[in-house]
Amino acid sequence: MNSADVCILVPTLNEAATIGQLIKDFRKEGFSNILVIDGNSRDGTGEIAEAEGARVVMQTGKGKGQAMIQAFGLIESPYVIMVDGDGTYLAREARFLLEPVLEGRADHVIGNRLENYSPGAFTKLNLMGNRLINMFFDIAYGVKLKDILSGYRAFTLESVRELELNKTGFEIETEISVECILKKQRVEEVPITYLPRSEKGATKLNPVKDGFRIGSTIYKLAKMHNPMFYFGIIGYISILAGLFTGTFVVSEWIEGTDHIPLTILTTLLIIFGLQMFIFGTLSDFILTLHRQTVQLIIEMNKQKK
Ligand SMILES: Nc1nc2c(ncn2[C@@H]2O[C@H](COP(=O)(O)OP(=O)(O)O)[C@@H](O)[C@H]2O)c(=O)[nH]1
Ligand SMILES: [Mg+2]
Repeated sequence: MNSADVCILVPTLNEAATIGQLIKDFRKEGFSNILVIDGNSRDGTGEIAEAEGARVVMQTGKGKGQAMIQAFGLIESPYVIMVDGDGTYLAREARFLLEPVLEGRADHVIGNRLENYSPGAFTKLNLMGNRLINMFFDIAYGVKLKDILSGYRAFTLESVRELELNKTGFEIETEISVECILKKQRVEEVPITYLPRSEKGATKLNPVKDGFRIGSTIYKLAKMHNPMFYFGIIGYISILAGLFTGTFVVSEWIEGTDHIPLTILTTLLIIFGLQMFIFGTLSDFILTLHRQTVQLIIEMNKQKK
């Protein structure tokens, strides 16, 4: 492999404290093709990156996601590594990420931070949030990935080109992970080191607000992949609420008190819940048929060639 075939893509927003060293480290590892996509930093991040020999492009919109989408469109190199500019990942571990891709075993490799993180790299809230989100992802997509939110990843160019991405903020890693699964890409995870952020630079991620957005992204995108999960959750909650009010209505009725409006509500909750399960079953059925049709078209096209 020629190391110029690998584009190191770094999204940055006010990372002057770390970006220079990061670029130096990657250059030391032999990577000279470095693209920094900058969110109009006001602390000189762009200038530092340029002085260290990176190509710097200003993002046209807002958010890490928008930056990544814009940058993916600019890349022509056959391999891509994305890495945060905050100095939390090690340049010398890039080869672990590249290996499965270069050997043709994987289309996309995720650096798993959750096995080998330094003390202080995650706050308690962050760690819990990450584990919860990965678990939720596992249930929604039926794929056991350990660290879907990692910011250190390797791709083949074809893998990147195949992804249909729309999320502009910190939901971008989630969307990348979901798209790789939907596009049936071969995804591998390798353990990597995760360091604490430098004291000089603050994170731009808000654990509560962004955590909620990430969770809701997993849920909404599941509609197309696992409709039973999508509708089932609503159905489950509705039926549970119905059983709750129902228990109360029945116990009161046994003691001689009627609650007519609550009885109606109970019925509605349970019927609505059951309907959601029927929706889910039907959507699952349609999706299965659709998948079979797509598969058939792919096979027919192959035969034509
Ligand atoms: N271009 C660009 N980069 C961003 C933006 N927001 C965050 N980043 C960069 O994305 C990377 C990850 O962000 P960070 O705040 O470290 O999030 P965390 O690692 O999830 O805590 C860092 O290199 C940030 O500088 C943005 O709006 N635009
Ligand atoms: Mg970070």
